[in-house]
Amino acid sequence: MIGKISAVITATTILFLGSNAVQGAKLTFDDLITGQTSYGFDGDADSIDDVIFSTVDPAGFNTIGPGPNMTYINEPGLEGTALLATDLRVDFTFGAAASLKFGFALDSFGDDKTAGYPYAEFKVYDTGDTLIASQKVDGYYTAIDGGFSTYPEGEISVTFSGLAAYATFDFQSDYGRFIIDNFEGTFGSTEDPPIHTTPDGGSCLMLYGLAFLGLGTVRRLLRQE
Ligand SMILES: [Ca+2]
Ligand SMILES: [Ca+2]
Ligand SMILES: [Ca+2]
Repeated sequence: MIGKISAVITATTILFLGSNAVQGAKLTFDDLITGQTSYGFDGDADSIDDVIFSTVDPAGFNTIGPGPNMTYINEPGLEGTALLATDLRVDFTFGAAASLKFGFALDSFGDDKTAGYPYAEFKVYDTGDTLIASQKVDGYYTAIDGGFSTYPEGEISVTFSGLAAYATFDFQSDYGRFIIDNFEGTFGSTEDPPIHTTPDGGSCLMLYGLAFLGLGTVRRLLRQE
């Protein structure tokens, strides 16, 4: 009997989770405007930005820099100063789940690690300001058609459990500039229903419907015993 009830509950759970279509998003910064100090991404077009990049540099962001001969950057990207301890911050209005990935390039004449740079460091925090992921990656000239990339570059890729609330970026380079592109993650707006909130009215009705369905099946199974 317990086995039958357990099977029903499992089937109900699978049905409900199956409605949670999790999708990722990739930010390509095509619509970033030069001079802005923040850039918002609204994946579900509900007029609430789900991912917000910001800098304390009053000069704001640029959109180009390294040119076309790069592996991880497809201009336009998000370009800014590397002279701060925290050069860039990203906030996830509804959280970010599972993983984050992006390409970076650094305005340096070399990738000689005896100088200790160029590099990118990325730190991910939850709502309690607890560090849940971090990665530091050195920039190198990458192989491209006909030679090497114009500037040192690399890719940051982190995984984590729980929900990320925000992340910080620190870059170091000879000439004090960085650019990032192709920022990938699973953000609140891209799931249906959102992963960060309780189900909306429609989802609740569906959940309750499934629960009643499950109870009815259990009752039928009990009667059959
Ligand atoms: Ca781009
Ligand atoms: Ca939104
Ligand atoms: Ca820096």
